[in-house]
Amino acid sequence: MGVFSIFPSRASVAAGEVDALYTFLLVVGGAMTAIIFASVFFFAVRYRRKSPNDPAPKAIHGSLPLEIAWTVIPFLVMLVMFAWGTKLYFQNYTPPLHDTLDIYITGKQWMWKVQYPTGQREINELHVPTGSSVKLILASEDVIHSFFVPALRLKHDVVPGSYQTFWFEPKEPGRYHIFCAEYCGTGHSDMGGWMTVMTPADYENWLAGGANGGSMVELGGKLFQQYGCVTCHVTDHEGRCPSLLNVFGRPVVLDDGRTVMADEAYVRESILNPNAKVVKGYKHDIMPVFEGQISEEGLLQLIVYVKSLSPPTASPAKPAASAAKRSSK
Ligand code: HEC
Ligand SMILES: [Cu+2]
Repeated sequence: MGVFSIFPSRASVAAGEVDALYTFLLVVGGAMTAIIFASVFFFAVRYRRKSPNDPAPKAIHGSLPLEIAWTVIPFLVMLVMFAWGTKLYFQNYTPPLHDTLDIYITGKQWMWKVQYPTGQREINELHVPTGSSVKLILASEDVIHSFFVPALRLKHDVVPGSYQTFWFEPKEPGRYHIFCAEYCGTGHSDMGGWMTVMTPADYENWLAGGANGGSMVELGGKLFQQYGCVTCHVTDHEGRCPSLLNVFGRPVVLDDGRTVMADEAYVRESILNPNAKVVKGYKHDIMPVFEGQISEEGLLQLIVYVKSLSPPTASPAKPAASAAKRSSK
């Protein structure tokens, strides 16, 4: 700190790409402004009325090639901005399908609560290793917040009732500010924290340090018993309820003919409001509505549990122990 810098430090691979686009916008915007102002002054001086008896200047009629040129060239430059911006947007807000390190963040007045799949929990602190694809799944317990880390050049509104995700690849170890960027009540300005980027080795040490309540899969598994999900989804053998094995991350056919992706938002909705999307071949109104009964953090644990029942086939690196246990029963 202390050294003046035009851009905040860059914590991720994509941050540099965002800055490159930003520089492009500044340079193009600056050049356009300079050209327009220089022309205004040049013409004002060059064609000024030099003496009171100068005749009125002769009107000049337009030139078609000139007009086409100054319409089409800026248009093409704007298209570059559009295409470049769209590419970066989709790149940053579309997490890879596999091998992500998923971290669950719940915003509430006025703090960020962070849960790791391995069971660690923190408030206003986020720890991530370099070289991995970190996917954040953001939820809100009350009002709209916005998760903002300037060093990532990423910001996402966190809207109650749904999940928002983005991802990044941490690059530079260090500590970076987290903010809430959406006015959310009197404590809004205190709602922030720190993201710590660590080397993979330091991160392993940090992980070994402190999960006391069990991993998210274990906690989710407990809730799965506690709320009776298990009685329908595992022990019911009459075929009234779908098996949750290998549901996550795959397309689901619904009874109205639509096909949806079983992502976090889908599982969340299936729990809170099961009748919104009913799986093809199953009945409405069998699964109870859990709206208002499970906390946001509990929901996330349930989702991680459901996720663990769908081990990624592509990467044998991370075995989902509980899924293996269940399918062998
Ligand atoms: C009384 C039985 C019953 C209970 C209890 C129950 N469910 Fe369900 N669940 C169903 C039925 C039936 C469906 C299929 C119809 C539908 O989609 O609503 C379903 C669908 C689902 C789906 C969508 C599955 C798919 O294949 O896309 C998920 C996820 C789910 N339940 C999770 C849970 C969780 C988590 C709990 C506990 C909090 C739970 N369920 C409790 C009966 C139950
Ligand atoms: Cu907030």
